Amino acid sequence: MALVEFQRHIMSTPARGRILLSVTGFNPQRWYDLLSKKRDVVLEPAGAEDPSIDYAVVWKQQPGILSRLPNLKVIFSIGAGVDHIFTGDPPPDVPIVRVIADNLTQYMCEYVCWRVLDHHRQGIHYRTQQARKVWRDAQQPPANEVSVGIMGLGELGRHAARALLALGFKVNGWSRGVRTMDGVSTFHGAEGMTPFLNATDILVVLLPLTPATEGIIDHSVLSRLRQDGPLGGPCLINAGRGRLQREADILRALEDGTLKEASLDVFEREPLAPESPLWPHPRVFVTPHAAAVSDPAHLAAPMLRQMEAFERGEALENLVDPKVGY
Ligand code: NDP
Ligand code: OXD
Repeated sequence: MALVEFQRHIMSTPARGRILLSVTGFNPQRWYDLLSKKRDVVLEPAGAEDPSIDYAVVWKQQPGILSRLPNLKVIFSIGAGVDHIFTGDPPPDVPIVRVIADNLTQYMCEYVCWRVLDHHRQGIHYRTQQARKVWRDAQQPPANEVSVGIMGLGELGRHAARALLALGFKVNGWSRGVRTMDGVSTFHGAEGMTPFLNATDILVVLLPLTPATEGIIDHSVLSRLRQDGPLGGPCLINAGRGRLQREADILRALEDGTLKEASLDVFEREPLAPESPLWPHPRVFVTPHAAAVSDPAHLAAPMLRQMEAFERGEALENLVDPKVGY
């Protein structure tokens, strides 16, 4: 290419969109290192109001920071959930991309199977016996007599449902709209909720946090779970979001016999306060929002590819519907 032509080419090539990185609670350096292999990355708060920033890669970003970026084109959540983007001021009207990734789905599937099997095989009961050196086997129902109900039959819920079916459990699913799935009894909407709960022994919550789902796991929901099932009482597993649950109601349900046991990965306030009665509760299993942690080694490259594709005019994948908030 002749020099003049080359200069013309350089001048007509648009600057590659820069990225604002704002990932509270994660290690920004790992994300920075991987994203900056292909793009200019600016760490908040330095990038606020920078007109050369096209993309924001975020987790619990600083309030208001997205609205101050004058040329923001796409927001990427580093998690599957996007409630953090809708918290506080509404985000700017640009596409929001969330994570759907094999390794995240696999982690969640492992977590759900682990917790379901632990409740099913009476892990909490046996750990209590072990502490007292008690050698006594408990009655063990077969998996095909136990119904696991998954609230949220999306990417993560469907995958977990398939794994639970393979383990031999009966599986029910509940979603907003109609969903069908081989081998799974599906229910949807407000009218499907009570029949879904009535047929469930182990409730797995994999819902997004939206205005419609906030506080949904309350005493009334827990009291509609199957009370005379083969496990001697229903169990709750929440790996969706903490603000889906009313923790005071869970504790009440554990005390009044409505709920047998709970596995909680997420909490109304995180980290869980040291004084929370959930920590020492003998029938509660606590993990620190660790069911499926976003790994930049798996997620940064697909994000960069989406940016390239977007600049070629191709459609973005894994888009969030801002009207429903997930
Ligand atoms: P999806 O968006 O793929 O699926 C969401 C499911 O919830 C859909 O089936 C949807 O129904 C259903 N849903 C949404 N709103 C309602 C409602 N009002 N009533 C009934 N059903 C509803 O999400 P994912 O499966 O990818 O992820 C689910 C959530 O898991 C994330 O939003 C996040 O909060 C959480 N998560 C937690 C992690 C952890 O480490 N603890 C890790 C990753 C994710 P429909 O099918 O009709 O749209
Ligand atoms: C997510 C999470 O939403 O880790 O991906 O909670």
